[in-house]
This record gives sequence, C-alpha cells and structure tokens, in this order.
Amino acid sequence: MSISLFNNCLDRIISKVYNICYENYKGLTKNPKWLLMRKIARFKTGRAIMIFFLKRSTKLDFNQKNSFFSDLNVNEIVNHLKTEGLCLGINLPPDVVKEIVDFAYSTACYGNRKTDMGFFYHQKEEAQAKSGKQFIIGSYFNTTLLCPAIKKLQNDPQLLAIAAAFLDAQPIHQGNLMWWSFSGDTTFYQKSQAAQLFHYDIDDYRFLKFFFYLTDVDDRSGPHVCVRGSHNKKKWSHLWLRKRETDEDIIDYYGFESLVKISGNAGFGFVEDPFCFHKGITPTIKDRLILQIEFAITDYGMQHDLRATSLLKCI
Ligand SMILES: O=C(O)CCC(=O)C(=O)O
Repeated sequence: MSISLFNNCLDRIISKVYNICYENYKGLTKNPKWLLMRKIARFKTGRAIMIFFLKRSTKLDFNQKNSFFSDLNVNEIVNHLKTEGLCLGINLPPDVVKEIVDFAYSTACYGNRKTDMGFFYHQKEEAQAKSGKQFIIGSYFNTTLLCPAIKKLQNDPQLLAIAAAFLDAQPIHQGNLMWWSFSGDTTFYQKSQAAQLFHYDIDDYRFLKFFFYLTDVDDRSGPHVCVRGSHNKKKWSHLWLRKRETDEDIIDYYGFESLVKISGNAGFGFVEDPFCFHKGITPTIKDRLILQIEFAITDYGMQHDLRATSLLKCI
C-alpha cells in the first residue's frame, strides 16, 4: 500500500470516528431527544411513524403579499420538492442581496466555525498566518439578531407557506447559517468537516433548507450539488453506515444524470429536502458566500447560529 493511500484511509477512519463520537457526545450532553431522532429518522418507516404521532393542525394562513417572493407558485414548488428533492429559482431581490453582502463584509466571520477564530473577510490571510490554521469555511453567528434582512427572510410569508405545505405542519424555524467557502486545496478530512463530501442531513423527521447564493457561483466557485431523487432511495449501507460518500459511489448508485450541479448569480436561491445526498464542491478559484435558512417540525436547538457574545473572540 502506498503512503498516500494509507494516509487517505487513515484520514477517512479518523473522520468517521470523530463524527460518531462528536454526534453522540453532543446529543447526550445537549439534547438526547435530538440524538434519538437522529437514530430513528434515518429510516423512512421510522420517519413515517413519528410524523404520524407528531401530526399537528396545518390550517395556516400567510399573507403572501408581503413577501420577497410573491410571484412564486407554492404548490408547484412543493410538488417539485417532493418528487425531485429540490426546486431551483427562489431568487432574492438585488437590494436584499446587497444588504446581506454589506453585512457580511462589515461583520466578523469565524474560521472553521470556531468561536475564538473571528476575523473580517478581507483579513483572512492575516488571520490564517496569525493563528497558524487553514480556514476552509468562515461562518457568521447571531445572524437573526445582527442582520435585519436575514431576520425578514426567515419570517417571509411565502417561504413559510412553502415550508408549511412541505412539512404538512406549522413550520418551525430551526436556524440560519451563513458562511464563506474559501477556495484552495483541502484534504478528505477538511472536506468532510466542511460539508464538501456527499452526505445527507438528519435534523428532524421532516425538514427543508432554503439556500441563497450571495456571490456569483460557477463550476470553479463552489457550486452546491444535489442528487436528484436520493431523498426517496438509499441503499442499505447509506442508511446503516451513514458515511461521507465519494463521487464514484454516488454516481455508481444514482447515475451521473442524477447529479444537479447548481450554478447561479448572487441572489440565486433554491430549496432542498436535505435527506437528499448533497455537498458543496470546494471552490478552486473564487470564494463563495451562501445563506441557508432551515425549517422543521421541531426545534431541537441544535442548528441555530446563536452564540453568546462573551464567547466570540477575534484573532
Ligand atoms: O456548502 C454546501 O453547498 C453544502 C451545504 C450542506 O451540505 C449543508 O448545509 O448541509
């Protein structure tokens, strides 16, 4: 076995063991109900049973005229989302993009999501040199509290209407995430930590994520890739091992034509059923800024970006 193959295998084993330990530790200490949900919800039957018991009234009325997206057809989007696992073209108005991007440039982001690794976007190189670390992503915290445009988006009546129809329940806001994916070379372990390898999420028995690009995204600036239809079809090992999958594994099972690589200009948005396999491709040329807004049936308090300001430290 060559040294590089050995290192690659070791990298994968470390990444898997780390993820299992971290998930169980985090679940047991922070919210055992979340940990239990993670075990049950990976199976379709488990999800169906729990959704049956959790079912609540969905007679919801949203004033869709006050939306950034009032021209969208909710039923069409939800049908698409249910059959394909994603729906493209939920686009942000340019003034909202500008407000959020201005916020991103004038607020510290945190390297690899560590609360003591804060820096402003334009100071990334300096921050890396000073800390001796390579930052794969730079995430923002407390976005609801700090950015009025993001707060408005998470309360947008049309997004809520889509979420309610998909969830068949009162949509609960689980959290926002906004982050830079930085361009450059990354190892398998770094990709696995930054959602840059194929995986599916288990954040509730049913949930959905809206994504909005805030920079122009093409093949070389970190497009998101979703495997169409994979929310409804997984093989035994996908369910039981739930490891990060290689492109080859995914293409072998789902076929190359199932991969939807999503490019778009700043403001381009889409909604995804995160039980689909998905990933962000590591940007090679240009950094990508993306915003994610997530709704579910229950808030387990595990997905939000809220951090006490006393914990946040700049490098
Ligand atoms: O960076 C991306 O596009 C992937 C994001 C992702 O995998 C996730 O939010 O679960």
